[in-house]
Amino acid sequence: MKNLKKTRVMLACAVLALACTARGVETKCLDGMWEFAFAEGKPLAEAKPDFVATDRMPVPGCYDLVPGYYMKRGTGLYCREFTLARGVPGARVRVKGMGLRMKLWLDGREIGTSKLVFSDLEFQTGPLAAGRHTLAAALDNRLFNANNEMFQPYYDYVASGGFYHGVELRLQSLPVEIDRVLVRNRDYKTGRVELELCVRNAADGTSVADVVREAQVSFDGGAPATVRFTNGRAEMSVPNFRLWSPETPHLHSVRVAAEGFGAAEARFGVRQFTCGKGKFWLNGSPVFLKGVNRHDSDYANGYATSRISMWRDLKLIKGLGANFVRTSHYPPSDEFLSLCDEIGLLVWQECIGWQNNPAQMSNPEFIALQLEQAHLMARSTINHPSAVIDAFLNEFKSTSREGRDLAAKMVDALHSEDTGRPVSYATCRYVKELANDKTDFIAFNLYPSWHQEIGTATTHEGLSSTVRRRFREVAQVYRDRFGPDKPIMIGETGCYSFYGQHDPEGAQWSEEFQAEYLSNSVDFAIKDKDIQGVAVWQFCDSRSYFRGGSDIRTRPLGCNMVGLFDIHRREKLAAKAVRKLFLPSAK
Ligand code: ADA
Repeated sequence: MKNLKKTRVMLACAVLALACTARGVETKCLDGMWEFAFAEGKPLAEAKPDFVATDRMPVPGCYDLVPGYYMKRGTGLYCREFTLARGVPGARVRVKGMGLRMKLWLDGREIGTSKLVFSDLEFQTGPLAAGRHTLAAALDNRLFNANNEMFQPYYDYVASGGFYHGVELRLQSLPVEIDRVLVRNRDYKTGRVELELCVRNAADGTSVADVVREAQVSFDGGAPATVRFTNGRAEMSVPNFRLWSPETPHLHSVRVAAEGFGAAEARFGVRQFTCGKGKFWLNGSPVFLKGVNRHDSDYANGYATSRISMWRDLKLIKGLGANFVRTSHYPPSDEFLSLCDEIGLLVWQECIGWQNNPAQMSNPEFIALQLEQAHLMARSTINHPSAVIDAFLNEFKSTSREGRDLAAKMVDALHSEDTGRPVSYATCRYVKELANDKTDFIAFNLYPSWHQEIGTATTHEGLSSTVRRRFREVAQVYRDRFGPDKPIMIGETGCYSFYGQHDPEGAQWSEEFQAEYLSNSVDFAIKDKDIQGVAVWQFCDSRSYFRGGSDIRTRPLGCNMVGLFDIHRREKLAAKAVRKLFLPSAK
């Protein structure tokens, strides 16, 4: 009897040990030098996987910033081989952001196509045998007016072709396996979280929710506990939890292992970000959002920003005394959010857009693409405590019925992912606004005495009074319209300047004028009774449309020159002016 009991204990330990050491989905990085050819002017539809390579191209990277292809439009053709030591029942090719539209082939078989520029995408491969395989891709960067395209030629940011943040293979070793674990905050006071297991069939990648009934769960490398799951979900408190905030960006990790279904790990933070009583609340305390808009691009590499260039930018943003960054105007990369989790910045992330019109917003394919990007963005970023706001379609025509209808769908789609994040969009329509009924807060972009009220900046007093009067008027429009509960913030404000260009009396485009301008608008935002946040336009000068777009006269050298830092991240006077107001926080 005693031996039987001993055997049972040993068996249970073996199962436990086995489960605990179960490995997760293996990832294989496919970055590096790929075979390459460029089909100038050619559309994606004409691309073939068996193209003749004429060059090599790094992945990640934007091919239209490379000599020989600089600012050329057409389709970039990529190809590389990889070898698997063992066969797998299934895998996915993960593309961490691409532009502008893509097709993928594995061993000559098409496995996917997408127009979801900037999104983190995955494509099923089905079973893969051990040995050599070939992955080919076509990336089309052509610009043309079409209502079913996510990237429009007039967007005030550069259109670029390439793989922005790399490609990897996610290899499944079990027929049904835990792919990821999502951690949703349920109560920041008790550190209560809900774990959701994303379990997939290897063969076709479909999700299977309710197969894992019991698993070993361990937090922060501690001893595993046996937890029962229902429909792939279970709630529990994080032992010894510490809250995440910009000041104290504490992170936790969780590992879930289940016998026969593998394992998965996640890093997350315990925090709660909400709206109400006219304010933003972080972990139960009011928080004033002070920050910048940031394009995820740099002059040399475009959207293929490296970890070091992102970290440098985040250090500069924190150095302004900011606690907030808006990822204007498209979804951020997973890597960027991981860095924001670590450095401690609150992030507003958004689906792609820029002044979209009713023709686009009533186009069924455009609507479907926007909704798909919304679900992907919200769901794939649940574990990032820094991501606190979900948004969409910067400055779309929200005075239109089409805009109102699409906005309602986007708000519902983003809420349906149960991220706990407030949802809204940045508007520039004020009185005639139609689409803010369902949003959780108001964010308006306003550039008094610059985009509007031309001629009111001739004197320092004129500029100051116009800026403060206009902000107050617009804030009042929304307060009167939506009552006391919805917080109101400034989604963008700023004006243009050339780095290194000075004028004793602050001529327009001088660093002095920009600094004076932002001293007024940011000071107003911090002191105003209604305003709960301000995101300066923008962190640094950035590439915009090239010889085209809506107004090349205001985009010298193809750049949007409204940064607090120039394109090389050299500080302008405006950065000093903003830092004086952001540090120490007045609110
Ligand atoms: C808009 C827009 C920004 C940028 C800015 C500008 O408000 O949202 O993307 O174009 O104006 O620089 O004028």
